[in-house]
Amino acid sequence: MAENAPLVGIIMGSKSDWETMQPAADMLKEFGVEHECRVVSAHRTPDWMNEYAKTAEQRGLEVIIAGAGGAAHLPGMVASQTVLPVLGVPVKSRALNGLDSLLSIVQMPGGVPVGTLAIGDAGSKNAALLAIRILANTRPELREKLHAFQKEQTESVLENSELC
Ligand code: RP5
Repeated sequence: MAENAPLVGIIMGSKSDWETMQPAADMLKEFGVEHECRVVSAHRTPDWMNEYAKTAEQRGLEVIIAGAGGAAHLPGMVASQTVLPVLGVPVKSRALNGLDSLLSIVQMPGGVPVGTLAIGDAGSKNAALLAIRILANTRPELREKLHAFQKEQTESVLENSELC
């Protein structure tokens, strides 16, 4: 596998999901984790979705982050065709504020796991952090960076804790 081959695949059902999924890409970049970002639609490009899911492992990906909104079938359908961990991010939909996306992603039948995150930006950011935690199990340098990230986050909250 090439040294800079992506370890994490960020996929989303539509280009309109990019605003929500960008925080995941930004977080992976901050940690120096190689990744790729692709539009892969369960409904509009089903053959491409199948190909992406079935070849992900042999291409060296270790985690897939899949964001989708509305009838959000992408994370589950991808999880059904790979044994890589799939993290699902419910995109905030226009009609139902993402509750439809959340329920579509979280209610998987037993045997086909999708780790479901919060709706929107927080879910996207946390999907990346969870992917990094998974990768850090075998990469001590990422573990170190996670410790530093957590320490900085705590310090920044404490430094700004006096509100009045
Ligand atoms: C889903 O449909 C996508 O994940 C997106 O959130 C939603 C709407 O897609 P567009 O109509 O904006 O392309 O498949």
